[in-house]
Amino acid sequence: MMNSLFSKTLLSVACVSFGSVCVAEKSDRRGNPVVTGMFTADPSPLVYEDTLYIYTGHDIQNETERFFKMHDWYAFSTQDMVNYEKHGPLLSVDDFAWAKGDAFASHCAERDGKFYWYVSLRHKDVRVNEGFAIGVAVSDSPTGPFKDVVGEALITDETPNSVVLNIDPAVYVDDDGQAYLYWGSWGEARYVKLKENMIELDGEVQTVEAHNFFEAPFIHKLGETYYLTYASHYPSTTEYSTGPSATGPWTYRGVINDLLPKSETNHQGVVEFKGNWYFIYHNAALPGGGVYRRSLCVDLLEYDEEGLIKKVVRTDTSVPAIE
Ligand code: FUB
Repeated sequence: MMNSLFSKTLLSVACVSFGSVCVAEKSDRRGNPVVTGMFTADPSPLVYEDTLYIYTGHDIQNETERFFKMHDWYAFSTQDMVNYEKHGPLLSVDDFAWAKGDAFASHCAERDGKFYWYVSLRHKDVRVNEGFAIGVAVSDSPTGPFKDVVGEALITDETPNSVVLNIDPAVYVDDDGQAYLYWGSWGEARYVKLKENMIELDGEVQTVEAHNFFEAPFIHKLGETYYLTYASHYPSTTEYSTGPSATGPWTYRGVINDLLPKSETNHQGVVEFKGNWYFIYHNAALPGGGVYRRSLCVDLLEYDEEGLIKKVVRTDTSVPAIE
């Protein structure tokens, strides 16, 4: 594991080469994207103790090819929302013996001091539709080491009622202890209960009915209301629905993040950390950025008096430091 401090007040000009682009390892600017030394995509947040961890994929595609090139996943941690520490790569395709490539979106959840990192990637043997599958790696620490203790995928193209593109896992552990695994793309969302051990399915795969859903489901809760945010259409906006339970029924509430310049995807996570709510997403704003070369961003997420999410105001400055 490699650790390096991403202090955005530093003036370092060290460069790392990814394909044909050379981007600064550390930036002289504060703000979005919050990681500038590499391309980072599909962020998902996790708060543990006094730290916010943001787990990301890693875009390494060059500027001319037309598909995602992704082999591994990282985490970035912060206590103050300004200084981020890089961890990783913490997990890669090679850590899953049953997989052959395409390290797509992921989500790490904590339960009873263990960390369960759900990932989507291409299965090497099972292909009925697009061949994507969802697996889980487990660790005693939010920064690993993570291990595929199951040794096989939880969801594949052969899972009854799975979708054509089994990507974008997100896990929510409800107040009663029941954990749910959500996923989906190309307009089809699914969920299935997880057993208490977090590594086995508990029952049948259920269909999620959410208006304008395209991909990237993510659940959070405020008060008694459950919020299901997701990418809509393609190229994607971020839209959301609310419901009285983790399984809906879902009432459509509208757009919270508009289309992104240069990024066709819009993949979000929502988290409360030290009294503030944050919208975690990617854009393509780094020099050399693009559809397959995305970057982690953080902005504030706010609610109105009725608990509805206000449209996200994307900034170049990111969010204020937490003292
Ligand atoms: O990064 C690859 C795929 O692009 C993700 O799985 C989707 O959510 C979209 O962001």
